[in-house]
Parts: sequence; structure tokens; C-alpha cells
Amino acid sequence: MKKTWRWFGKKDKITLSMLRQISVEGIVTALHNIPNGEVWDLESILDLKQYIEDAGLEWSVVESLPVSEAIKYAGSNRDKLIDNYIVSLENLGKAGIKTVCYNFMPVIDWIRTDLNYKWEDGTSSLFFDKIKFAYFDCMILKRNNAENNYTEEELKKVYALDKTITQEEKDALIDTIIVKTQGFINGNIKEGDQNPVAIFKSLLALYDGIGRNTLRENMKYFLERIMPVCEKYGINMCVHPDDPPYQMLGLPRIVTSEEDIEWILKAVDNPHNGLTFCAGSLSSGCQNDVPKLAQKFASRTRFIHLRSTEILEGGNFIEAPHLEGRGHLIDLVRIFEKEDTSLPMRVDHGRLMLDDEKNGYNPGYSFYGRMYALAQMDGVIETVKNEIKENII
Ligand code: DNO
Repeated sequence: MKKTWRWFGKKDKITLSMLRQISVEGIVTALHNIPNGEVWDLESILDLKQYIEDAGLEWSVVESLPVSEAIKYAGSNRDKLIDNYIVSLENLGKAGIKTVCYNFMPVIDWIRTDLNYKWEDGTSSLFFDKIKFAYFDCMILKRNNAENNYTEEELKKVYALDKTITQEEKDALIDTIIVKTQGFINGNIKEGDQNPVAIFKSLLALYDGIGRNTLRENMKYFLERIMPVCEKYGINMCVHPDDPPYQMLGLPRIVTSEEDIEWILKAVDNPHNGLTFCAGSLSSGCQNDVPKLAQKFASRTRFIHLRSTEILEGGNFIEAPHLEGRGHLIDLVRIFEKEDTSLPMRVDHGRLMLDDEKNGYNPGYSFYGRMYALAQMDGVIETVKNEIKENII
């Protein structure tokens, strides 16, 4: 595996020279300054590429080249937006950057209710609390028929929470779910936007009447249109699973399970239509046996996110330490190292620890936390390489 790191560009407080010191080999990044839907021009791509190479690294993966909402819900301007996407891919291809991660989640990318869940040892991590999420859905968004998505027992807890929750806690929940989490990965809503709940609701309304089948067809349409440019330049598209991998907020989610992934890979059966194997996202769905999925989809995997979660009682889930939890990362390294030793891998979502918070590093995208996880995985990778060499596995 090639050891890569998600870096948020020249403004990232974590610098490339820091990454050189901790054995990172490749960079995963995007042109974060270009608004969603606009073309990534060749000059900007080459400029960032050169900046990365000057630091002795390479730009291994684009994460993400975002797919605009109108492509997902098939708005009237989707063809124009796909044309722009194709030009961006062409420019990336000309620059020799050939692995492109994207997702096809409507409106909202990853979802957590808590970005600073405290562990007993003083570190903190991301957390998803089903009741808090249901509270956001039923009592803050007041989505039509939201109650139908929760059990009676869950709703009782939601109503009980309503009696004790403070305005400050409500604001924090809104900020976490639809502003902060989305904000630093270039989501639909940015820090400073007025009335994010109203913006969010109008985005949800774009998907009224759009179910899983329609979204699948729209994804197929998008993939079919971009495959020729991918073939021309040898670009591998790799879709990121939905995080968490189940239906939420009445929105269709279509990259959640073995059946979903199989559908996508078969619908456009082209080696350039590949997968980002995000063990963290997949492990937070109880339907998924992560090593089994890795085994099945290894040959179409183009990029790996090593991260693990633990599903807790009541539908909550937490980011597990990288060597624990439902991600079974040691098994995954064995599977993927046998498949292709050059697959780019990044550790994902480290804890906040030591000086991470003080230095203003983002939850999930910490420095010390990810460095620690990278060192753990580095040890696993070297051990597995040796197992393969000695014919032990
Ligand atoms: C969250 C990330 C996602 C991912 C996108 C890819 O931490 O894994 O935001 O980058 O879904 O498009």
C-alpha cells in the first residue's frame, strides 16, 4: 500500500514538511478553493501538483472532485455540470493525476452528532448518537413524517430529551450536523451562512419524490458519460460509501451495502468505475461484514480508507481505535496487500490527542491522532508484507 494523507491544501495547518517527517508518501487533496460545479483548470492543478512535488511528495489521489446536487437529482443543468466535470477530469488526466474519489450522497456527506466525544484517556473522537439525531430530524428540522423513521421507544427518548435540552445544545447540534462536519470538506453549507436549517431544508426538498431507483439511474447516467474521458487518460473513479451506510432524513442513499456496491460496479462494468474502500463507513452499518466486502470487491478497489467503528446499543456508533472494532483493518491489509501492493491508502479520522486541539486541528483530521494511527497501520503493513514473503498467508 502507498501511505497517503488527506491534506487540505496550502492553508492546512498541517504542512507537507511535517508529513515528510512521519513517513507519508503521497497526498490526497482537492482544489478546495474552486466552487462545486466549476471547472478545475489545468494551471491550478499543475500549480498545486508542483507545490506537492517540491516538498518531495506526490499528489496521489483527488478527494473529492465533488458531484453537484443537480447531477444527483437530475436537474435541468445536469448535462452542463457533467460537461464541466469531464473537463476537470481531462485536466487532471493531462496532469497525470489518475485516482479520483467522489461520493454520490444527496445533500449531506458524513453525519455525526458529536465531534468531540471524550474518551476516559483524555482523547476525543467523533460520535453518532441516534436519539440526538432523531431529535434534530423530528424537533429541529421538523421534517414531514420524520417520526415514521424511528421506533416508539426512540421517540419517547426524543420527547424526553426535548424537556431537558438547552438552546445552546440545540445550536451545537445544528452546527455539528449541517455546518461544521460539512464545512471543512466543502459541503453545501458553509460556516457563517445565515439560517443553515432553512438552507438545509430547501436542499432536502430537491429530492422530494426521488427514491433509490431514480438516484441509481442518475448515477449510472453520470458514470456512463464520464467513462470515455476516464478511459482516455487512465483515470480511476472511486466512489466513497455513504457514511453512515443507511437511509437518513428521507434521502435515498445508494452506496450502503454489498448489494449496492455490486449494482454500481455492474451497472457500468468498466475497470475505471471503481470503489473507495472506506472501512470506517462500511463498518458502521450492521448489514456489512467488512472483510467479506473487501475480499469480494478488492479487484475494483482503487483507494482505501483505513478506519474502524464500533456499533453501540441503540444504533449509536463510535470511531474505534484503528486496531479494534468492526473494520478488522488487519484482515483488510492482508486482503489488499495480496491484491495490489501499490494501492493508495490513507488512515482516516484519527482522535484528537496531545496538542491537536490546542493547535486547532480539525476533529477527525487531527495530526497526532492520525500520525498515531498511521504508525499502527505502518507496522501492520510491514508485518503483512513479511507474511506474504514468507508464504505464511
Ligand atoms: C469524511 C470523508 C468524506 C469523503 C467524501 C468523499 O471524513 O471520508 O467526506 O471525503 O465523502 O467524497
